[in-house]
Amino acid sequence: MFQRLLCILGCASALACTTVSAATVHVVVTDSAGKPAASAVVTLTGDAGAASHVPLRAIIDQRDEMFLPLVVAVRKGGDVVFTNNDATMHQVYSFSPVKQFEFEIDKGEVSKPVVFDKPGVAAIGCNIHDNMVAYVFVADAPFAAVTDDKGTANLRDVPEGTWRALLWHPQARIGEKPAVVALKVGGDTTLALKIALNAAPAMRRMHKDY
Ligand SMILES: [Cu+2]
Repeated sequence: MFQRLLCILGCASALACTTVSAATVHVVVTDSAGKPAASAVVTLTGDAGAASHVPLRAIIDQRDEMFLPLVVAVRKGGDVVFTNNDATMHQVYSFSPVKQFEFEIDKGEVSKPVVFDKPGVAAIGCNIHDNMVAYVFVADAPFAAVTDDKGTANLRDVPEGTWRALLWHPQARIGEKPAVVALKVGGDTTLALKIALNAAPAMRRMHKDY
């Protein structure tokens, strides 16, 4: 069992553009070595109720005995569709409290949408291929995005005001509460976040207690 370390150091800098009432928050996440941190989820939560901008649906493909992408974000009540572009069958499952399910998907098939109606993170595995892992981040927050290979993500149409940014990553310590960074949005804004990641690969067996 690997111990996981989580250390989030955040800093936000706002570039003023005072004539707009909604803005884009450009998120840049790096690890403790300064390298881009892909597959991180950044959410923004505010005091006032804002409509969700998180996607209603995400697609997780299966290719070369991997789930792709590693992390998707959907809004609470949204769903995930699984596709199988492998030459073999997979048995997709989740034991996570957020959503529990299990089904077979043959090569070339597309699953029915799997609805996620509780916020949190579901770890997805395959009963046939133990190394296959993916994570569905189910967001209650109105804004959520997953960082790309450059560690970047854009949160668009964010109303001006004060927000709380949270960062999650599959290689962060299990059960640890994420750091919260206050973010003032007064125009297009860059949010730079740092996260210390465990060097170990994100194996699904470590995540059964999600
Ligand atoms: Cu499989």
